[in-house]
Amino acid sequence: MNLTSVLGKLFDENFNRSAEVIIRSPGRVNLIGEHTDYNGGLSLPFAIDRYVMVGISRRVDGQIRLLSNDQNGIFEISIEDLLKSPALGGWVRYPLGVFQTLIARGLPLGGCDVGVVSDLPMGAGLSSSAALLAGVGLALMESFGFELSKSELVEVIHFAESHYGGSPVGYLDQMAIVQSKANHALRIDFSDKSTLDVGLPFGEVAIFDSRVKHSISAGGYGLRRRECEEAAQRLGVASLSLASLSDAYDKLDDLHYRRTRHVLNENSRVSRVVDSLRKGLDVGIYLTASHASLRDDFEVSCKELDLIVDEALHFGASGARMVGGGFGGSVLVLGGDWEALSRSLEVKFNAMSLVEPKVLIVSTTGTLQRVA
Ligand code: GAF
Repeated sequence: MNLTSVLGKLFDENFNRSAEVIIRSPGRVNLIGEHTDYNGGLSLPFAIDRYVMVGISRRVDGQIRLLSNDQNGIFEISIEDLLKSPALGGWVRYPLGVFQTLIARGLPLGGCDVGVVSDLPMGAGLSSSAALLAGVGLALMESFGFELSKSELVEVIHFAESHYGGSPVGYLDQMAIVQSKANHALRIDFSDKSTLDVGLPFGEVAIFDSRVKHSISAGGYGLRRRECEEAAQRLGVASLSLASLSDAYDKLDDLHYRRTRHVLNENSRVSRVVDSLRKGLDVGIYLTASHASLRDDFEVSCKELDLIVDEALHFGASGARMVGGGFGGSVLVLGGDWEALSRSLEVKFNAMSLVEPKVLIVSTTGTLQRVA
């Protein structure tokens, strides 16, 4: 059954009606430029054909009812009670965070039934939470008839994720999901949030989900952000991307120097990848170099991700790297023999008593859009 049919069934069986508006919100893969967003640097993500689908139908009684095919039972709250609740727990804090953010900005929302289905794995570093937030944001716009520009929508869902979702994220995921065009990567300069569409020469990539669940609200991500802020402060720059490596070498301890080196080198790798794509050259070596830097300088990889990257190169990939925040999640593999790699990883992971990675072949055609 396709996602639209799954959503239709969910609505029928639980809300006894159909969805008035349906939004398809894509996951994202970051080609390169990791942990640079909150450092005023560069990234190059693209949206994929794995989605969170959000359906919505208005209600006249001021109640909000939420249901997801991944979670048990309907969650129900009135708009009135929502306004008195500063923080909610569980998955509903994301969609309700969008309601709270929009209401606080004076937008006219009312009660509604909201259903969510997805074929985007959660915790795999493919941005499932930002996809959910963007889907809910656009669904509310379409349903309640107000206009937000793309950059306003990005601001709303970024606020909802960091404030109500409790995740101290940068802007990478929100911008990638809201602003990417099909078959293009989005070069983002986070110093001023300017963007450029860069055509992609490949239609598909392989994503190997390590099945080590990563969570931004767990401490590692926040700690890296603090280390970068400390380094920038000691160097007297507003963001780490403005630092010079020789200055960092002279003034910082080893740990802060390595964090800085990752950010500066990663920014220049993004620029080289953009140049190479424009010239039709392979970009694999930059991806593999990015992984080494995330592993050794930024220290956000883990043994499962490292093993997948090493094996991918062994099976002919032109490049491979972890994607997203790290400490688990997925590896992006460009080229090579994905089937042989998958079989080999199964054997190797099982021999180490680890659950084998799951392979997803994704296309670069994702876009955020209304489908009904
Ligand atoms: C996560 C965050 F949500 C992004 O903002 C970004 O920092 C990324 O990790 C690392 O590049 O996806």
